[in-house]
Amino acid sequence: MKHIILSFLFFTIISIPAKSQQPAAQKDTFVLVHGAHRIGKRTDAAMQRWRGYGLGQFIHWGLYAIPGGEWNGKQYNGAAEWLRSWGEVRKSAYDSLIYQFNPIKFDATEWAKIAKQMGARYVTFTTKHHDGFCMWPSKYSNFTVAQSPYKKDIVKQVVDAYEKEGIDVYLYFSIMDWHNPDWRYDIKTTEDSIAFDRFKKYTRNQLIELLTRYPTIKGLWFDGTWDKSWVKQAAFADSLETEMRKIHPGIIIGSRFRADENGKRHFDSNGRLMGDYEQGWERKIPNKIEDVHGNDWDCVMTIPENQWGYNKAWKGHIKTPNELIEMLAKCVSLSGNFVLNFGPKGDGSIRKEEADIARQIGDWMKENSEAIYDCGYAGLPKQDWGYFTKKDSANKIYMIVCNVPVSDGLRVDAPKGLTIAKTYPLSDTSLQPTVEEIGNNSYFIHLKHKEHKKPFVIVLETKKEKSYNKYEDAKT
Ligand code: H76
Repeated sequence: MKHIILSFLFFTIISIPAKSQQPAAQKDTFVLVHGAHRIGKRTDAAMQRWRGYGLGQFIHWGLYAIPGGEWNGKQYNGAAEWLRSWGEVRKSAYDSLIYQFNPIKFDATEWAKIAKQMGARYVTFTTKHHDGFCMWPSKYSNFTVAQSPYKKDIVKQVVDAYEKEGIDVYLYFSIMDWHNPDWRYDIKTTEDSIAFDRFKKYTRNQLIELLTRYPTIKGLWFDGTWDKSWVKQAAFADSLETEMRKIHPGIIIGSRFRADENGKRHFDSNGRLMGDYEQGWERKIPNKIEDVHGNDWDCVMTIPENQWGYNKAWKGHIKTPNELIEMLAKCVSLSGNFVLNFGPKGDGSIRKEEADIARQIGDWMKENSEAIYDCGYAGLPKQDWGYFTKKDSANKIYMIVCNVPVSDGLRVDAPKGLTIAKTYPLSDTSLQPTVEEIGNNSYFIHLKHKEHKKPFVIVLETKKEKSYNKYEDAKT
């Protein structure tokens, strides 16, 4: 009997699933020193602002933009910004690209204007990607813009120009650094450990340098944190994060920066989100509200399949403005932000294909951003025609329609107690929507005009009303 009880207990304990997320009310299984330090969402003004952005821009720019995915006339199969890791590329030859870095067409103001017109409310800019090249004149490295023919501080120009346009700036920083000889993928020997200690100091110095040089930035976007060497640094990374937050109160840091003492990333061993928002939605979007477990999140997306830095070839499926607008709508409908990546050329100009896409998204945003900015999950069941969004306090629900059904009639199932008072299109007045009630709190929105070239928004003005069942449920 004793044996049965013991084995029962044993199995109960070990079968507690290491859930990837959990509601705040659930009890913790593990006592952690370097796990999440907050339960639930941040509620301060800085985070509230982040939550309302809706649309952001990502920029990947560095030495890799010069070869643009091509080396000695051959096309690299991977992402252009990973070129240095390709077997065909001699590392020293790649690093010599620094002597070619002189982007004569770089104009941060022009970039910022493109982002502004697109409707982006924040930008994340690569200060240092995996290749280790610093876009600011770091004191702690001799592989920076300062040693290039260009000489000037790029990060400062980006920060100033974007802020002038009213766009919040976040700095991307790769922990993994292929150029620094002290970088390790894992720590196996004493020598590794000594080298990596130097690497940790270098990393801390650079981060404090960035926060000191650019005190107006709103956050840091970390990358290259997945290797064992860094995953083992729970205590160091935790204290560094605390230090950064002290230097810069209100700073926003996602879940990619550090692991807990058991090596768990993004979510600690108790399933709690580490950092201010979930930073795992890269080139993928959650499908339903349950997938985000009540956490803040954003999605970073490339226009081609997986190219962040400039790639001359621009091959494979290139997402269209309509696809991207639909992704934006989907993210916002699930209370996330959508961040679209741009990879400027080696000369500093933004390629025409990207500029055109930005302009078309911007044209759409100009008419429809009311359904994006400061909007989130509306609480209505998803329908196949598109996405509902809603602002917190308003009595309006937005329908972002991306797929018009052949049967006509855009279905809306409102929650009990909520009825539609009025409906109108946000921009295209030719739609002239009419409402047909088809059941208890269920409607079809019919449209006059049916030829659509891009997504459109129908506004539902709602009112609270006592519901009573006019329609009888089936008895089964
Ligand atoms: C893998 C990887 C990196 N993470 C993306 C955000 C890009 O920076 C890509 O190079």
